[in-house]
Formats: sequence, C-alpha cells, structure tokens
Amino acid sequence: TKSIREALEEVIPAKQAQLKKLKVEHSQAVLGDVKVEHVIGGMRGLKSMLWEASVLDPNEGIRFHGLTIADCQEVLPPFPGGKEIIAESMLWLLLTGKVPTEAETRSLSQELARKGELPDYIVKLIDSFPSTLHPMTQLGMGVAAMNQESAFAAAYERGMKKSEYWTYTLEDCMNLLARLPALAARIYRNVYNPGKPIPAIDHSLDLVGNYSNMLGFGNNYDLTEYLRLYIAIHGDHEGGNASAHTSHLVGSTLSDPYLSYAAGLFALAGPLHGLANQEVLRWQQNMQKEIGSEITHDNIKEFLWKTLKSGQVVPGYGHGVLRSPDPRFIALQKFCETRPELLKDPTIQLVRKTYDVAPDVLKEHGKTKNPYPNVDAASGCVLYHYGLTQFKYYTVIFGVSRALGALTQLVWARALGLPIERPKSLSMDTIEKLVKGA
Ligand code: FAM
Repeated sequence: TKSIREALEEVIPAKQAQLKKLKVEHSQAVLGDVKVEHVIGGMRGLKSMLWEASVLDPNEGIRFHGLTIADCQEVLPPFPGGKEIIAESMLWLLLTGKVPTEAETRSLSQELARKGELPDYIVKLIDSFPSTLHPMTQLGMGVAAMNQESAFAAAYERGMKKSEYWTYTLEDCMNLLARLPALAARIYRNVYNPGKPIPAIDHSLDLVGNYSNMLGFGNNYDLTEYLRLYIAIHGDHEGGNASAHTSHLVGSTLSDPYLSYAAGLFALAGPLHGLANQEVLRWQQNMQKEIGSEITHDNIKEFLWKTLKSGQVVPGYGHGVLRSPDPRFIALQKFCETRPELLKDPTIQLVRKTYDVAPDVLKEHGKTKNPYPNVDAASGCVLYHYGLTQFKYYTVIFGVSRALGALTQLVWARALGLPIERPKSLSMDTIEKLVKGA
C-alpha cells in the first residue's frame, strides 16, 4: 500500500511544471483590479493567493478538488463500520487530489497512531498551565513548543536544498497532526476532568476515534461519528480564511510547521473566525435565559434584534465569501436528521428555529452581505447534546480540524517553491495622490 508521501511524490512534478508554465507565459497578465475598498476593507475578493485543494463558490460553497461535501460523503472511505468521512481520507484528498483506497486510509490511520505520543516536555508544559487559561491559548502554545522536534528546522540548520523543503515539511506536518488529538485531549482533561486517566492511543482506531476516546467519549458511537464529520468538513475552506492564510504567511518565512500552525491557531481563536462556534452557544444560552423554555419564532426574532441593536454581531451568521447557507451547516443539520433524538433536543431545536427567522432579520437589518448561517451556527449544539457541553473548548476541535487544510498548504507552498510573502502597504496620503484624477 502506497504511503501518503509516495502518493504526494507522484503528483508534485506535474504541479511544479504547471506553475513554471504559468510563470513563464503569464506572470504579467492582469487578474483583476485592486481598489481602495480592498486596501481598507480586508481584501475581500482580492485575487492574490495560490491554493489548489479547495475552491469556495459564494453560492455553492466549498469543493475539495472539485468534490462537494456530499460527493466526499459518497466516495471517501469511512472508518470500518462507520458512515462519516474520516480525517485521514479528507487529508489524503486535500494533499494528493486523489480519493484514497480503503487500504491507503487504514495505513494512514496506523501511521498517525504510531506518531501520536506527546513528548514529555509537552505534557509537563500543558500540565503547568492554569485551568483558567483559554483552551485555544493552551493549544497554540503546545503546538508552538513542539517545534523543538521540527525536522524541517533541523534540516535547515544543516543546510538543505530547496527541493527538499517539502519532504521535511511533510514529516513535521504528519507528526504534528498525529499529536493533535493527544494534545487537545489533555487540555480538555486538565481543564474539565482534572486527574481523570486518559486512555492510551489505540492503534486500531483512526485519528478522530482516538481523539474521541481520549476526550472520554470513546464509547459514544454517535458523538465519535459526529466528530469525524465535523473534523473532516472544517479542515479546509479555501486558502484565504484567516487561520489558513496566517499559517501560509508564517510558513513563507520558512518558520517550521509547528510555529506556522500555532500562528494560524491564534487567528482561529478570534470571535469573528473560529471562536464563533463558542460564541454561538454563549449567545444561545443568553437567549434561552431571556426567552425561557417557550421557544417561539417571535421570541427568537426579538432576541436577534436585541443583539443587533446592542451593536453585536449574530454569531454563526454571515461570511466573508459565502452568499448562501453554508453547505457545512447543511451537512451538520443533515446529521441531526439521521438521529431522531437529536431533533428533539431543545438546543438543536433552537438552532433550527433560529435559522427559520435569522436570515430575514439580518436582511431587514441590512448590513451583512450574507444573512445566512455559516458552519458555526450548527456545529456546537450536537456536541452539547452528547455531553461535550464545555463550549469554551469547541474552537479547539476546530483547531484539530483546520490542521488538515493549513498543513496541506504548507507542504504545497514548499513543494511549489512559493516565496516569502510581502504585499505593499500604502498610506492614506499616498492613496489620495494615486486616486487624484482617477
Ligand atoms: N451579525 C451582525 N452584523 C453582521 C454579521 C452578523 N452575523 N455579519 C456581518 N455583519 C456586519 C459586519 O459587521 C459589517 O458591519 P460594519 O460595516 O458595521 O463593520 C457589515 O455587516 C458588512 O459585513 P460583511 O461584509 O457582510 O461581512 P465581512 O466579510 O466583513 O465579515 C464575518 C464576515 C463572518 C466576520 C461576519 O459575517 C461576522 O462577523 N459574522 C458573525 C461571526 C461569525 O459567525 N464568524 C464565523 C465565520 C465562519 F465562517 C468561520 O470563520 N468560522
């Protein structure tokens, strides 16, 4: 059975040739205008990054190497006896552009299980954190500190050829991904179940099977399956989202994958990005406190307006690119429809009822360009139902997942020899001079 590294080795030359051709034949071609709104409006829609593994269409949503989430659920191998996409088969698709065989997926799970142990100094570091330190801060610090193990950094010091960068980057990325479950689970145990024993890595399980087991939910098949789907579909969302973009930029200075991904995690920790899944639960709990158990569309509408009028955003709604309901949101809703007990859960009912009224309220409010739900509107309520109720931890799960895309970007940026990034900044005076007479 081919290893993921061999599968990658097969596809890199053609991509390198494609890039070379692009450079030789079209480097001066214009792809679009840069307007003042891009410079002062967060570069929305600015065509400025190269990324192969996924494309985000504003109306159709995400496609991973051309496959929609529904396609992936058809063709990507699940865990034996399971139904949901697993991290390994999504990673294989993102990295190689190919759908892995059952055997390739199994051997990748075994490779990650073998590499999953945390170094002692990381265990000591994590155990030294106060339990009040936000789980995302703990995760980022743990990931950064693992760079003592970086094969890339060591090879760079020894002096390596540029053509070798991707192999050492891949080595670090596989080791980092393999260790995320143990790192993320230890943070959860320290903060929420101090002293509870953490089961050892089970070499017959996949990455998320082990993660669920170490969190203490291994005997909950439905939650483990949900975590598989959750982690697979949060993995990559084009190259320009803040966490993947940050990792990509930091990696472009040849900071190793540990430092690069730690940087991405701190972007993910922002309430407008990955922390929104925590904020949705907090917002829902405040709403439930306010409207009591009588969940009506009118009560929800009232609370939505109260949120907006107080100058806050409605977490879980809107998106920088999407202009329609997020297919990741739809996929998580569909998961609920497969399990009747979920549809009866009050928190899940609140999510569905909010979706009935929030888009119209946001349209009436008239500010957001996208009045529809993004993935965060639905991602937390199922975790909550299954007893993973500590929603300050939810973005850590997102952080385990986003590694699939961000680490893949690092491997490909090095394989394609992409240079250090350095966009041009302008002062307002300069802008005014440039636009004079425009
Ligand atoms: N509730 C209230 N106002 C919103 C809003 C929302 N859900 N989404 C956007 N707006 C406002 C936005 O704040 C801006 O107002 P100002 O002009 O006063 O700054 C205006 O509408 C135009 O914003 P936009 O162009 O429609 O959105 P952006 O591309 O600037 O920002 C988001 C996109 C996702 C940051 C924004 O929709 C938002 O803040 N959503 C709520 C937080 C959230 O759910 N984030 C998670 C996003 C998810 F994809 C992820 O990364 N995990």
